[in-house]
Amino acid sequence: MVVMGIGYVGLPLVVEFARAGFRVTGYDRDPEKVRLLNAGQSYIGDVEQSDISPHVSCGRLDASDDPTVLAEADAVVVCVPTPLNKTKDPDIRFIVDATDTISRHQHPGMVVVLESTTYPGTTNEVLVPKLTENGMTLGQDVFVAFSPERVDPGNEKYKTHNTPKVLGGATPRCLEVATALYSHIIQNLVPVSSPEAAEMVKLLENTFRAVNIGLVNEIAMMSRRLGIDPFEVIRAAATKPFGFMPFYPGPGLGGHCIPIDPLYLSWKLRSLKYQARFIDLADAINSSMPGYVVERIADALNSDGRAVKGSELLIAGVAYKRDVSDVRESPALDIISRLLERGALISYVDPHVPDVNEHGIELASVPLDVDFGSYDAVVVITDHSAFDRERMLRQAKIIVDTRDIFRGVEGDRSKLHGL
Ligand code: SAJ
Repeated sequence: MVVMGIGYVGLPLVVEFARAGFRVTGYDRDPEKVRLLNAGQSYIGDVEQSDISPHVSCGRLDASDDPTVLAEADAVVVCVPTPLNKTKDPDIRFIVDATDTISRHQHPGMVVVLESTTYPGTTNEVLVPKLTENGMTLGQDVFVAFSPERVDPGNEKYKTHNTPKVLGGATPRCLEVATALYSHIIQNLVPVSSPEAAEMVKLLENTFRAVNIGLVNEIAMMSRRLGIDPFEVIRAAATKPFGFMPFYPGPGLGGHCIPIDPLYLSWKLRSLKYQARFIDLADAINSSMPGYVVERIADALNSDGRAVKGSELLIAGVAYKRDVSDVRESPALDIISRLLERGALISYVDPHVPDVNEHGIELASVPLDVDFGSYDAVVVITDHSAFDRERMLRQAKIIVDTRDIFRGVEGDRSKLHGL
């Protein structure tokens, strides 16, 4: 079998199928990933080298950028990126390219499963036509399904094999074949009635998060006006043992899932003349958080008789969430850009991100043992576990904390400014 796209979703799948005894090829256009995988090395935090090298050395697992490997495949799983383009519309070119590549090397009996997060209809409107235009009959010569990925980077408890997996087949026979494939590696399969339903399940999961994060970000803006600490209120509400699920305000929505997936859904509904109001509103609120944080920083400096212009600021954390090294869509980048535009002098400290070279920002992290008192203010954007909260609170002159990391920390809390 072939897994197309061996990133944070594809590589764990490759390992699971190899572990189940499949002959697996990881197909990717990135020669570096191909080289590392063929060398038995892992480049994904959640995948150990020992998960890979034994399968490579016994010849069961390899990687390639040669699409002719598809001609030998009985099963193909597509795990390619689905970003947004510059106008925040879905960009499914990687899915289209992968499907065209498969169709060029297609043979009777192949099962093709799309895992990339996409709008409802993609599997039936893009994959099925391309995989049947050469005379193959759906459900007989070719089997097509959608199964959303649920990889949670860094999650120690839920890995690919023990996370329930939703499956929707283009026909009942397609579902049967896709179920037979995944039953070798997934403990709990959840069949649904169609690929559209499976595509929608994934979008609901992540839209649920984006909308609830938007809600608590607005609760933070309301609490500011009421003189209430939103984190205290949410933590207290979270003691309700039923009917409540805590989300916490922050500097904005980062990562390559939550800010993006809901917009795939709202885009599709716009094409059906329906406005997905919750999604649009949550996106508006979440996108406004970086600007809101910059205003909080200006207020904090102002309380010390300082302007943003000329102030030396230390940004604590640029990754999009705690204890990860990924800066994709990180609100820190937007916040830093805005502060630079207003004339601030910016440094950052992030033990997981040695340097940032994007968004017009060229910066390297200062060491973790930096003297926090040598800046006019410290701004906490990411609540990395490695930050020494007690020393930061002791040394810093002013702290703007967007993550409530000083909860329970002793010290002079008068220098703290929240959301
Ligand atoms: N965030 C908040 N407040 C919250 C939770 C998150 O501001 O209460 C922010 C984070 O700081 C981050 C962004 O939202 O910038 C996204 O955070 P996330 O916790 O949703 O993490 P992700 O983006 O890694 O989401 C992934 C998703 N996994 C998959 O798509 C398979 C998501 O479905 C998972 O629920 C999430 O991990 C998780 O639970 O860790």
